[in-house]
Amino acid sequence: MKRITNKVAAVALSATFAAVTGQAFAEDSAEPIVIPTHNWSSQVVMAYVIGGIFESIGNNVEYVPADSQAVYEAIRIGDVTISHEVWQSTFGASFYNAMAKGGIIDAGTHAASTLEEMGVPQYVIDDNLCPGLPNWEALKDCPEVFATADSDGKGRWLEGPQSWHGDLMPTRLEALGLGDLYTVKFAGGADAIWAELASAKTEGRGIITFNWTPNFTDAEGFVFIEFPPYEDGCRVADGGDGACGSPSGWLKKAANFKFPKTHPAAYTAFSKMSFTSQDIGQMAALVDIDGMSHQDAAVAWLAAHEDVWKPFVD
Ligand code: TMO
Repeated sequence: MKRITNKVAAVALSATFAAVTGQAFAEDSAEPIVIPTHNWSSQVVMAYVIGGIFESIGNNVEYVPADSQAVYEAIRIGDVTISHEVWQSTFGASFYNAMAKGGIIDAGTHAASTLEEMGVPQYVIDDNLCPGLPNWEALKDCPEVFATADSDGKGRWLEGPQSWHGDLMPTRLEALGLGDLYTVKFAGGADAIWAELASAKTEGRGIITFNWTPNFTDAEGFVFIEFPPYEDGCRVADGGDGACGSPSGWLKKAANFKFPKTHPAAYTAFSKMSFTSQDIGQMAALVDIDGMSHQDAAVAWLAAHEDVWKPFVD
């Protein structure tokens, strides 16, 4: 009912505007804009934030859970309309592979810059649990600090779910000559990483996990390990030996190539959308610190930050 009301209001408004300006604007299709949800909090909250923005201008939206790598092919062929968090390090290759096949477009870049990397909580540095960190070479001298019951006497790197970037970290460990000292364990989900960080903190023990910024952990302090710098081609998938860290990267938006034509008003708004590190950290924190549902977090974020998003639809 709310949707219909919005749609009627939007039609009336654009008719009035056309009458005043003498210009005709193309109507957005009533077909739903299909927004994917993945398995980390800011992405899911932002899906509902963007869906709410689209609904505010009369669009229909639909949410589909999607694999975060396969989604670029799904957008290319039109099953999914947009991706709103294209992280350079993890998804840049899949995004540009899909683009080269034809059917997916670059819909602009968020203000936030990103890093997706292994790291340690601030207290690991402050308490000098592994002297020399965050320089990666310090890891050679303290694998035992990061050992766990299931790590075979080696230090443990707690990776995210394998769906994010496959064997990137196991390959890197070997390439850096750390394979005899450390082993990679994949977390079942992001929540498992946050639970491990919380218990390590309570116990005051060392922990190395995959993490990223912007994220809710920025507020408390998380220190990324400084690996040999990323260069184009350094990864095994790109022909290199894999002995490099992740890029300090961009956060882009992507869309199916028909979206500007089927939903011109929504596409115009989407192209203007730009979230900062602070915005994205807040979206994640509402779920991962405050314990809200993703939908409730989006409603709360939209209500508190009209100053951020209203300009996207004006
Ligand atoms: C794609 N991610 C933000 C989880 O690294």
